[in-house]
Amino acid sequence: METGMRRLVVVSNRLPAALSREDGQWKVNAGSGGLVTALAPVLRNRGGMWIGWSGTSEEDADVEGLLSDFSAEAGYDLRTVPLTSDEVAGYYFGFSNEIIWPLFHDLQTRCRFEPDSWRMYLDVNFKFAEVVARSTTQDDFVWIHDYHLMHQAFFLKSMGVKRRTGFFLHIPFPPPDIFMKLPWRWKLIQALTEFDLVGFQTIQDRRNFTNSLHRLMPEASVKGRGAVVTVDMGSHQFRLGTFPISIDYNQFAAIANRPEVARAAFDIKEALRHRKIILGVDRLDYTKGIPERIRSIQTLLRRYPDLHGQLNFIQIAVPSREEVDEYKDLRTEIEQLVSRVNGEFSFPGWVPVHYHYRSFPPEELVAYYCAADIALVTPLRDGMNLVAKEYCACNVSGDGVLVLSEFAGAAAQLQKDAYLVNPYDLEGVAKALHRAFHWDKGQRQSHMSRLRDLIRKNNIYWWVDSFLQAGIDRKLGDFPPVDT
Ligand code: GDG
Repeated sequence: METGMRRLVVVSNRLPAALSREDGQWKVNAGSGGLVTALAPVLRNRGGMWIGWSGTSEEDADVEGLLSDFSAEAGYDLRTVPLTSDEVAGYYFGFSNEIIWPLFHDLQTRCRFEPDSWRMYLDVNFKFAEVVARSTTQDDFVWIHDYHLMHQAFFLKSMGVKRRTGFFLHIPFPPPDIFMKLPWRWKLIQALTEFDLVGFQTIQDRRNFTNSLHRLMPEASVKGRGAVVTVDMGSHQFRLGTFPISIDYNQFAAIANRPEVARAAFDIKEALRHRKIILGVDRLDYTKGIPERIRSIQTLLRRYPDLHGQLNFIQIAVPSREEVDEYKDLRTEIEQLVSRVNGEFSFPGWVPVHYHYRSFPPEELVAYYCAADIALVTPLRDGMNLVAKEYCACNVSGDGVLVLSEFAGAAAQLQKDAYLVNPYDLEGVAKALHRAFHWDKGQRQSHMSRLRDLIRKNNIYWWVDSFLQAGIDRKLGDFPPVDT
């Protein structure tokens, strides 16, 4: 290995390949998100590694065997962290999803501060750190992802294992008044200070973090300005950065340009008699503001009867955390709202709200993006929101409108050309939609073309580059293929 070149080791809760059983047979399904798309070539070229949980606790699965075939094909190593169902219950469903997820999205009343979940989170983080320690060397750069694994650097150091570590938080970091509610606030923030680099989606998240840090660890002093700053803790230093995540713009745009996808988009429009299409796409999660969005469509139709029969609202809701009661209740609430609105306004030949509770293949999702005149992206709080960026990348007609929640991380980047709304303000969202309907084509095109330019430049590769640059002074292009 060249001097200064480090192998990249990615650590996340789930591996980029998930094991599942279909008709009694174990199968490996490759992950396809933006993170996998961006990092897989780097890992392949550098001979890197991905560490995570395989997605199953069942003992009869030949996890290592199944993953070794996947790994040979993918061109990088996979290491699995085996987790029992009790560990998954405490660390993943308990601590990660019932404490950190709602708290960091400012929804503190949904938190269940269960001490056993905290203990299990620590145990599982220790287990992950043991695998990281065993599988890596001092020359590696270990890039840890998300709120499930905030104690990695802390445990590596406590084992006396020296590694260069970077951590990226995909979700928001809450303001101090909310963070301070966490019973384990000091231990958690202290653990974050043990990474060499901590990355956030927005400046606001980073500011929230430093404000909490100052309250809890007054010895911390922040030095420097710009996208990456240094924090001096007295005993050691670490860096903080802002790195807004993005998408593989060219890949989305290329799919949108395929003739069969354009045809599918046309078919959707034709089936809806070329009425204006407003589109929502989300994992079914209470942070995404789906009930509020349906209510704002109801408000729109109540306030502007001239729009009856003129539009369709399509909501795609991808099943998520289906075993959790809260998510089951949310699904029921959404389904009741959809039928209430349809019951109030439908007439022969027109049903205003189309609701799909399932995941679509990527090409079909892109066809919906292409068909939509307006994307209505209104989370109550979101780290970034990739749907907002994907919609713009796929809007090859160039005259769509992005209506975006001011509480999505994406708003910080896209505020000049998206139509920003407060998702709690049903009348405000209805008014924004009504106005967006009356924007002329030139106005729509100039906003959309600036949005597309910005996302094309600040794409997922730019994001990986900026993180690696801050973490190890290297860029993606600095990772030549192994066999050249
Ligand atoms: C977390 C943070 C942050 C949706 N429906 C279908 C489908 N999707 C894909 C979209 C998009 C992804 O799911 C959702 O990404 P988001 O960014 O909106 O949200 P989270 O899942 O909550 O992600 C978030 C993100 O991490 C990255 O840092 O932006 O703030 O919460 O890519 O395309 N994909 C397919 N069919 C569907 O029906 N194939």
